[in-house]
Formats: sequence, C-alpha cells, structure tokens
Amino acid sequence: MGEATLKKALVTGITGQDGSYLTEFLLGKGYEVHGIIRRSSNFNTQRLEHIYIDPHNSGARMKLHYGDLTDASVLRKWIDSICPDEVYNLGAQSHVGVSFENPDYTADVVATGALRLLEAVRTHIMTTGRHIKYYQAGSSEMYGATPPPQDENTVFHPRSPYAVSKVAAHWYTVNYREAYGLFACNGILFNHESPRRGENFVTRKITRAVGRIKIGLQKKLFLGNLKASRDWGFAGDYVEAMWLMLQQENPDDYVVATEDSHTVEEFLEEAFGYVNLNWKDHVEIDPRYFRPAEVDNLRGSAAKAKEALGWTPKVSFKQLVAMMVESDLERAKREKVLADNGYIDSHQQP
Ligand code: NDP
Ligand code: GDR
Repeated sequence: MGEATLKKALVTGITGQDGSYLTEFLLGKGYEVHGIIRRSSNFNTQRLEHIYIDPHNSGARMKLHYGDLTDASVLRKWIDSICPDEVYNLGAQSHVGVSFENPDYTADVVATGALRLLEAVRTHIMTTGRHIKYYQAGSSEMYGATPPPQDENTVFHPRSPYAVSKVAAHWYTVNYREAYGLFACNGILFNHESPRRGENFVTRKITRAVGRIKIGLQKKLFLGNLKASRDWGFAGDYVEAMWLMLQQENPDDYVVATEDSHTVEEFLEEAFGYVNLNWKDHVEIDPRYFRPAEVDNLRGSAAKAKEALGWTPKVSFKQLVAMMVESDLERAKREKVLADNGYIDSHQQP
C-alpha cells in the first residue's frame, strides 16, 4: 500500500490497556496511527514499547503527540493537522473508585473531554468538508443499578461520578450524530481485561498477587466487595468491535459483552485455584476498597453486535484468567531474581 493511501486513525488514551491493543489491531490493518499522550514526569508508554519504531525511521506508522482531553485547543490542533479518517476516544480517568475521590476532574476528562473532541471533529468537518468517523468508549457502568441482562435499550442508572460522566459522553455523542449528522458511535463495552490491565483494577490486582504469593514475594491480598458480578471479556477481542462499528454503513450504538458473568469471589477461586492455592488463606477485606455506591450485577446482551457487526468474543472466562495468571507468574519470577540479588525491595507490594 502506498503512503498516500494509508488510512489515518487518531486515538486518545493510546497509552492505556485498550489503546495499546487497538493500535496493534489498526497497524495490522495498514493504518497510520496517531496517539495523544499526556506529559508525565515518567515515561507512560510502556504498553506501546513493543510496537514503537523511532519516528525518524520512514517505516514508522505509529506517531505520538502531546495533548490532554482537558485542553480543547490542542485537540483541535491535532485534528486539523493530522486530518484523521477515524477518531477513537479512549482517554479517561477510568477508575470508578478514584472517581469518587476526584469527581470534578473525572467529569472534566470523561464528559467534557468527549464534548471537546466532538467539537474539534465537527468544526474540522465543517471547515474542510472532509469525513471523520468518531468512536466513543462507553461503559456498562452506565447501567449501574439496572439489573441484567443489559442491552442497548436498557435504562441507564449510573452509580459513580465516572459512570455519570460516561452517560453524559454517551448523550453528547448521540446528540452530535442527530444534530450535525456526524458518523459517531457509542460502544457500550462491558469489563474487559488482559495482562496489560491497570494494576489497581480488581482482576489484575488479583492475578498480580497470585503470581507474587506463589513465588513467595507476598502473603496477603487486601480487597473490598467480593460479591459484585461482572461480565469479564478479553480486551484484545473488544478492540475489534470498536473498529467494526466504524466500518458500517450507518453510525449506531452497540453493547459489547461475553454474556457470561462471575463474582469477584469466583474470579479469586479460578485465579488462586489455577496455581493450586486457596484464596481464603490469603485474602483480607479492607473497607477502604468499598465504594460509596456499588454496581452489583452486570451481564450484557451482545445480540446486536453479533448480528450487525458479526462480532463474537473468542476468549472465555477461564482462558482469560489463565492468560493473566500465567503472565503475572512470569513477571513475579523475574521480580524474585531482582529481589534475591538486592535490586528491588521484595516487601514492596505493587
Ligand atoms: P486505561 O485506564 O488503561 O487507559 C486510560 C487512558 O486514558 C490512558 O492512556 C491515560 O493516559 C489516558 N488519559 C487519562 N486522562 C487523560 C487526559 N486527561 N487526557 C488524555 N488522556 C488521558 O483504560 P482502558 O484502556 O481500560 O479503557 C479505555 C477506555 O474505555 C476508557 O475511556 C474507559 O473508561 C473505557 N472503558 C473501559 C472498560 C474496561 O473494562 N477496560 C470498559 C468500558 C469502558 P495515561 O497512560 O497517561 O494515564
Ligand atoms: P469496575 O472495575 O469498577 O467494574 O470498572 P474494577 O475492577 O475496579 O472493580 C470491579 C469490582 O470489584 C470490586 N472490588 C475491587 N475493585 C478494585 N478496583 N480494587 C479492589 O481492591 C476491589 N475489591 C473489590 C469493585 O467494588 C467492583 O465491584 C471497570 C473500569 O475499567 C471502568 O473504566 C469500566 O468502564 C468498567 O470496568 C466497565
């Protein structure tokens, strides 16, 4: 494919779990991928290292630009100078628990951030006459207190500042589609995990601990509510659904889920059981991790995505847990070598 014909995607949140899988996927499809990254005092591009090619190399098809969803002018600048064909808005303060502690910031990034990006896309289209397709990273958290199964017609009842902000971003997206004819889609994605999942989300927190406990680097794991149920899928499967939404003839909203749900306790059993440990010997409840309002039960119905997009999840719950435990076991083994040789403090828990 010649350079002139490369499709261009702009991804916010490229340094996150989904950003890294989506970038791999889009590069595989022949796209040039532009990502917006935040300035940080430490490098925050670890999840992209394996696909990074120095931009001085003419073969580099992933390009990173500094920006922030709280800064409208920089979003407009990158949309106008990159001229993407597709924009994926994955950037977010994505931790539900943290959103209770930083509600104002969460709303600024998640809700108003989406609005800023939609405005940048709209004004670019208006002034250039070009086409841009927009994907909004919606969440099953928007359903909150509404019982399962949840699909595209289920009433939203958000239970955290994060979820309320995602509902606002959802409706901004619908509004820009209806008001301005934007090709804008909401993916309502249920929880999806991977070995690249942030370490303070419950699945990864558990599998990190399983690896470290098995290898003798840690004894206890402190958790909050074990009774909540989640519909957990594999992030690598879910990014394909994002792309598929933007390849349809018309823009629409889709639930993406496995349709299978498990409690945190069941995740513990599966993860500790995988390495022949009993979670009850290691887990302690710390009320610090309870949330002011909890989402008890999420299980999606992805019939529409299956029918219209031809999408199906490939990785089962058991396979997902095994993938994450195996990866974190290997990581713990490497940490053990460093700890035994005095390079890191083995008592320092992640
Ligand atoms: P992560 O938390 O792993 O990644 C979030 C990304 O957003 C990171 O790249 C982060 O940058 C970036 N970011 C944070 N704040 C800002 C900001 N102010 N400006 C620009 N970028 C910012 O999330 P996931 O990859 O798991 O999720 C991707 C998206 O999908 C999020 O919007 C999330 O809310 C949503 N979602 C996720 C689900 C899941 O189960 N994973 C389910 C449903 C929706 P940095 O690396 O610098 O922190
Ligand atoms: P969630 O994911 O809130 O569903 O949001 P998380 O893994 O944080 O919590 C899942 C459930 O586990 C319970 N829990 C704990 N959670 C954390 N983080 N830490 C703990 O120690 C702990 N103990 C118990 C929680 O109370 C909750 O019930 C994720 C994020 O990726 C969002 O961005 C995304 O929108 C939704 O999934 C779908």
